[in-house]
Amino acid sequence: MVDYRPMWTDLDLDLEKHDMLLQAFPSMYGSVFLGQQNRPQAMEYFDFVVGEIHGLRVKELMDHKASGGKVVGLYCVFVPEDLILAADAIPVGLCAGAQFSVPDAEEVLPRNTCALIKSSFGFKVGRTCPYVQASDFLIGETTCDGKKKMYELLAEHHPTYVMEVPQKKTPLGRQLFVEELRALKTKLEAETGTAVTADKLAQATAVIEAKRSALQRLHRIRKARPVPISGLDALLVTQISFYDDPVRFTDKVNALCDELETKIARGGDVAAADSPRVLISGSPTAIPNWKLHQVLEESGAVVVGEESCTGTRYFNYLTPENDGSLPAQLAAIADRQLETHCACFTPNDERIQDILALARDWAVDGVVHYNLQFCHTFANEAVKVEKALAAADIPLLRIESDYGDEDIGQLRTRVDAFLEMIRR
Ligand code: BJ8
Repeated sequence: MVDYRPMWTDLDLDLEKHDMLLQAFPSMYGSVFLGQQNRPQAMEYFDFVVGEIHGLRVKELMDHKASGGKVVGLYCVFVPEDLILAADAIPVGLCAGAQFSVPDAEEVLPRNTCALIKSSFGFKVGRTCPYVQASDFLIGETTCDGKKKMYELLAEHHPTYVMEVPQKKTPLGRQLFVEELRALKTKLEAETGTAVTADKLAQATAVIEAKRSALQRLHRIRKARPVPISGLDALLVTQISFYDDPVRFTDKVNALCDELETKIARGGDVAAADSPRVLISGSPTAIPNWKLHQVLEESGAVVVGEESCTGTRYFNYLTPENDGSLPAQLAAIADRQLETHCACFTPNDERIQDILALARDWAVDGVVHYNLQFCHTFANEAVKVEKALAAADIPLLRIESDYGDEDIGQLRTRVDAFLEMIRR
């Protein structure tokens, strides 16, 4: 067993607090994931990655830094990973889904802030996340107001660069975003000392697209009835995509898909053919936020998709064809990123269309709209989602929650009633 404590000490983690976090994690993970029936064998790799969540992968980042490379932390899928890779830096997603760090954040931030913002901020101020500590700098973005203001405070603790994301997908908004990508490229080149050339960017985009394509393949597999993988496991794979090595991760996801396709051919499943099929739509569920999936699947449903930034909004889009020059690639990356229909945009009707298409193509019996408490963008947009689903005669359950366990009983009751209604 490798002793990572010297590395954590070098990273200036609060070791006492960090020990508490790591002690709680294995039993929490075990109770959510390891008791599932008929798990694919290829999930062993993802179990291993989670088991080493603050160990081996962090060591890889530190080795990269020791050889002169940089590590860059991100909080939104709007920040293009390929641009960072092209500067020979490693991107890591830092959006956090743990209640553990929320109390540290609440010493600074208002309590009525969304849990994702508090958890992410708390990991920095509490010095309990080795990925934040390993990041040479952080990239924030102007999406929702809570995040924007949090980044100003985060910058007091860690070097932080904020890129602007437009609020409207108009030609002017696109132009602004292309300019922002250029500015980000300049920033990355200055930080890493590496020029982002057309060739390097094309190679990096190919790496990221292979990863997205593998996740799309896994997503398509979940159309099968009965479904060969639980929603919990599929979500876990997407969550891991934000911090694992992209090439190794892609191989492992494709191996998982091979196994699942064989399983489908043999008629294997994890859920009964008549289990209610549910699509979750709304706020992202960052690792280790598994609460809603767990409640739904323990109640007998199977989650077959996530219209979320820990789901289709992250991996569904590939870069449009372009002439390969640097300006053309940056414009194409802007177009790809702007396909992400986050509720921070106005209008954002494409998201409604995405939800309807997913509900139809994945043959779902109902949609659960998941809203992190105090996330006003998704909460307000849920009104339109509700109308559209009612018009299409698709049952909807609206859930608002945070990372705590206090509401789990109430959640179960509401989910049970919803599933009962669907079954009838
Ligand atoms: S592109 S969804 S990853 S911003 S849940 S912090 S919106 S108050 S996470 Fe997001 Fe990028 Fe959009 Fe996706 Fe604010 Fe809402 Fe919290 Fe949110």
